[in-house]
This record gives sequence, C-alpha cells and structure tokens, in this order.
Amino acid sequence: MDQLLSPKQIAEAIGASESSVKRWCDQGMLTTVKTAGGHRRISVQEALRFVREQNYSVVEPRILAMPATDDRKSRRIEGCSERLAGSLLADNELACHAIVSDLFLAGHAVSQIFDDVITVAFRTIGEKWACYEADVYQERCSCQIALRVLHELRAKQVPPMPQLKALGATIEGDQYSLPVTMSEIVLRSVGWDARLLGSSIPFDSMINAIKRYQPGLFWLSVSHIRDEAEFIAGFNRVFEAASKTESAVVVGGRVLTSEIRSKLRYTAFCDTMRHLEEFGKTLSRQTQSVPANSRKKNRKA
Ligand code: B12
Repeated sequence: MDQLLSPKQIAEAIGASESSVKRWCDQGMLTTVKTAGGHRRISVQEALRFVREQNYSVVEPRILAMPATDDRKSRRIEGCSERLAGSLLADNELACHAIVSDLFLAGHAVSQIFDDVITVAFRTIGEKWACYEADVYQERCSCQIALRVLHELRAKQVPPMPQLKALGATIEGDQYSLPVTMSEIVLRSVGWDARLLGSSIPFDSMINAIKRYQPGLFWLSVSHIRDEAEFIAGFNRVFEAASKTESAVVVGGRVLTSEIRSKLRYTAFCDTMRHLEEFGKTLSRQTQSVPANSRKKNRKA
C-alpha cells in the first residue's frame, strides 16, 4: 500500500507551517484521503507532485521517501550528466539516485532529466567503452543502476488515468531497455496509464497485446535492427493491427534513419523524450475531448 503522510510531516519536509499545509488540503491544492478518525492524509506521490508544481524546496527529503543529498546546489541540470556518468562508472548507486531525485524534486520534467542527463551520461559511457576506458562490466552495471533509478522514479509518480492506456515494447533482438523504460515514465508523467510489455517482443505477440488491450497509444523503441526487411514488414503489420483498434503508433530510437522511416507507417516519430511528452499531452487532450459514447463500444476498460 502507498505510504501516507500527515500535514505535519509535509510541513516538516518543506519547512512550512502545519496550518498552511492543512489550508492547502482544504483548498484542494493537495488531494487528501481521510482516516477513520477524520484526519487528513496525503500520498507521497501527491506530496511530490505538489512540491514539484509549486516549486517548494525540500529540506527533509527523507520524509518524502527521497534520498538525502549533501549538495543543495544540485538542482540545476548543468554538470549533472558528468556527475552521473562518474557515479555510474564508480558503481556509486546512492549518488546516482540522489542526482536524479534532486532534479526531480526541483521540478524538472522527467523528459528533460532523461534527454539532458541520463542519455548524455550513457553517451559518455559508450565513448569510454569504445576507447577501452570503461570495462564491459561497468557499462552493464551502469545500465542496471540506471534501470533501478528509473523504477524508483516511476514509483514516485502520481497514478495515471486508467482510461488512457498505452503499451510499449522493443522488437525481437533489441535489448536496449533504457529508452523504452524512459518512454513509459514520460507517458505516465502526462497522464497515460503506460505499461511496458518488455524487451525483445516478436511482432505477432505485440499484435496479440494490441488486440487484447486496445490501447490508445502503442510505442516502440528501436535501438537495434537485426534484419531491415523483416523489421519493416513486421512493423507495418503492427501498424495495421493498431489502426483497427484506433491505437496511435509512436516510434523512436537511435537506429531509425530517415531511409528506414520512409518505409514505415506510424502516427508519430519522436527523436527525444521531450517530443514524446508533447505528443503524449496532445493525444491525451484529443482522446479526452472525444465524447465517451462515440468511442469504440468494444474498447476494454
Ligand atoms: C548500454 C549500451 C548497450 C547495452 C544495452 C543494455 C540495456 N539493458 O539497455 C547492450 C549490452 C545491449 C549493448 C549492446 C551492443 N552495443 Co551498445 N551501447 C550502449 C550505450 C552505452 C548506451 C545505450 C543507451 O541505453 N543509451 C541511453 C538511451 C536513452 O539513449 P538513446 O538510445 O540515444 O535514446 C534517446 C533518443 O534516441 C530517443 N529515443 C530512443 N528510443 C526512443 C523511443 C521512443 C518511443 C522515443 C520517443 C524516443 C526514443 O530518446 C532517448 C533520450 O533522448 C551506447 C552508447 C550511446 N551513445 O548511447 C552503446 C552503443 C549504442 N552500442 C554500441 C555497440 C557497438 C554495441 C554492440 C554492437 C557491441 C557488441 N560488439 O556486442 C552491441 C549490439 C547488440 C545489440 N543486439 O543491440 C555502439 C553503436 C555504434 C553504432 N554506430 O551503431 C554505441 C553507440 C557505443 C559506442 N560508442 O560505440 N549496448
């Protein structure tokens, strides 16, 4: 069950008065649940949403289940990718969590943290690996740490809207788990109930998932293609299946050259997590403005 906080705990976390927090609760600025005894309680995710949106400084991050940091200046994006690359290669997992959670608490969009910090850090790691300055185990270990940091971040997001379903995957043979996981978190940050099916999923299996769940959005992250012709044919079959269920297909990934893209059918191509965030927002607005009774009758809840 999600951890619930009292107004007093939130007040301590951000250095405000308890009465101010209670007032924000009563004004609906903070969504509360009431205990059997009628006391206000706030989920950690909701408290984090409030802090990020209202630009409050967190003085006691531990109360919000965030790692404590020793560097209060670390709220700026600049310099973070270098620090993250160093911490990943040094196997300093706590520092990695702290760098990312500081930026999250400071209100930076997850898309920005992903594009400008984590992705850049991995570019550095890739360059070091290519120049024999980083060992293979360090690269693999960095991926494991980054995935744990991403999962931690996902757990801190407010629950998405169940009516906005999104599914995602990587294609068979594509083991790149970071971009596809980032996409899930970015979509969740703009309200999508996004769920990653997993990595290395055969096209037929993706089609089965689309038929079963009929998502409003299906995303595919493509970082490795084994056979180009097979990929194009399989991808276009997925698009056909998605069209039948009125699912938008969003695609991105480092190996999708303009030549390959010209042979694919999709709803949107995104270069970055920021693009995905914008597309996700626009599509969710459109989806929600369609009257419920005119949506596909057989779409599963
Ligand atoms: C980690 C890593 C791996 C790991 C991945 C493990 C894992 N669990 O994810 C593994 C071990 C699989 C791996 C394998 C290989 N790798 Co590798 N790998 C990397 C590394 C260091 C990081 C990749 C990464 O995850 N980056 C972070 C992500 C988030 O960044 P990104 O992919 O660029 O994504 C951004 C955008 O492209 C976009 N995006 C991406 N996907 C999507 C999807 C959507 C929907 C959207 C909206 C946007 C989007 O948004 C992201 C954020 O801005 C890169 C270095 C680099 N420059 O990235 C090398 C790198 C990609 N690898 C490389 C190589 C050579 C290999 C191998 C061939 C090595 C080998 N000899 O075996 C194999 C290929 C095997 C295969 N079948 O894929 C080379 C590729 C060179 C080239 N020109 O193609 C690189 C560039 C390293 C280098 N400097 O040489 N690798």
